[in-house]
Amino acid sequence: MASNVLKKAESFFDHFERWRPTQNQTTHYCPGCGHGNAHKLIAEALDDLGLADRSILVSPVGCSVFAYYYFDVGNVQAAHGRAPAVATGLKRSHPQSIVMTYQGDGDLASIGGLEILHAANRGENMTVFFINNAIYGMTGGQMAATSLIGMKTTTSPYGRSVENDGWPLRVCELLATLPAPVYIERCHLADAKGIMSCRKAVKKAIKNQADGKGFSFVEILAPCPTGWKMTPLEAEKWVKEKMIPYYPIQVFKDESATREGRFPQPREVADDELWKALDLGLFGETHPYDEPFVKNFSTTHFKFAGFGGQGVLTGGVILAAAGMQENLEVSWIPSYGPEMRGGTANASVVLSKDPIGSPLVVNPDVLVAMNDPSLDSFEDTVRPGGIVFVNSSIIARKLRRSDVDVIYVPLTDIAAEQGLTAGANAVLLGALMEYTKLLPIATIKEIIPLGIKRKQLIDANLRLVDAGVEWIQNNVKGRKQSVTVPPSKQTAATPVMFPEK
Ligand SMILES: Cc1ncc(C[n+]2csc(CCOP(=O)(O)OP(=O)(O)O)c2C)c(N)n1
Ligand code: SF4
Repeated sequence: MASNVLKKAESFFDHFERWRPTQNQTTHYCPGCGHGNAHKLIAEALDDLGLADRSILVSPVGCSVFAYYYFDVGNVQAAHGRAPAVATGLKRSHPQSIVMTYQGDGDLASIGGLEILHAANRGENMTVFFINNAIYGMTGGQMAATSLIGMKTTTSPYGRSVENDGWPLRVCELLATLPAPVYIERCHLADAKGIMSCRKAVKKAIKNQADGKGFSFVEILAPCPTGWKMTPLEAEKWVKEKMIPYYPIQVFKDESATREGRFPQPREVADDELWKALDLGLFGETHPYDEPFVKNFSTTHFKFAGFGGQGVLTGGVILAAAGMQENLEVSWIPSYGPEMRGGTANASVVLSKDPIGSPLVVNPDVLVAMNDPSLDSFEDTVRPGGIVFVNSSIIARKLRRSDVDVIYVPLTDIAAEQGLTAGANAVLLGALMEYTKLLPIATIKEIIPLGIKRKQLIDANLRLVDAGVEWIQNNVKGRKQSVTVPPSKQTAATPVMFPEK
């Protein structure tokens, strides 16, 4: 005897513990909201195609930000409008995954308008679900790029006008002008027939990706009874009577049957090939792996800050490159002020034995302040017990804190004495490494010539590194040492300088 089993899709969690452990069978959506139905169609399509285990859903900012409460797939939540960029990264680094974005109209058509345009234009092999409810639902019903002419919202209380606000954006029509997308369809959730055609579209858009066909886009016209201040039934009627006439239900493009599937494999690139391609052949051979050195290295966060021209960014690059030379994981990320020249600049550098999760340095272990604004900006951010190098040639004041180790070193004067004022960063590197013993001076000196384009400056910079080393030796007594020095290179191992946090 045939029977129909009605049950929740396997691609949903059994219980929505992330939403409410005590009320874990319901969603957080309002009654009559289109998101619930759209979720169901996606989960059922994943079940039918058997793809949930390979799938990653990128949720947006908006009412559906919490899609990860419900879908038992890989979940990543992106900043407002940025889901296509996040999905691009995911798909390219995990081409075997099924990567979907799920975005409201505020997210996709308003704030993320360019993101989606470029992802579509690149023909990323991903699937995009665009939930168009003609309003910003989550934030209380402001006008979106898709709000209809005459539509009253909290930010268009007299109704949207073409003169003030332009025309509602028809995203399918726009994207269908691009050569790259394979499949673009608009459907609606206002009645059972509409839902059934959405079901087909959703499944096809996911299958296309599994078949390597490229960018598929399904726009789903969805009711938002709360934002529209209607009952669920009125909202369904409004979709049919107001939205569909402006947003016609149709397939705008479908080359699914004729496109060849493409399955690009990640390219294995040898290190030296990559250096060459990126013109980064600066660093030469890495040193033989020194297990105790790398294993004992405690992650160290640096902030190099100063004004443009003091070489703080380059100083950071050299340090990072030297770390790489010693087989550490490294990151370097610059931050510039808006000025063309003479503005502020800083570099965050992380050296670690482990892969680095974020290259941002918020609480440095070591701060290098080359000028007053840098010290003012970052003094309070240094981790208690950290180290601050102050360029005392330029900064007259002392630190306000007493819970950090501070070295006042006249970096610019030392460099000037050697005839190269712009080399304060080389003095710094010498002083910093001599004081912390984090990396061998020899490695720093090995990197410097590789990064200097004007060869006549190489010797002068190497002398400046030595001058920094000497300054520490002559002026700083009782300095600390770390265990992170390769035994072959420097003095014997001593206690860890920066205990793991
Ligand atoms: C960068 C940024 N700008 C604004 C917001 C505020 N914000 C949160 S949700 C939202 C609207 C989302 O609307 P939509 O994408 O249409 O999704 P819906 O809530 O209707 O499903 C806005 C503007 C934010 N979180 N981040
Ligand atoms: S505000 Fe609108 S989009 Fe958000 S959950 Fe409620 S009905 Fe759905």
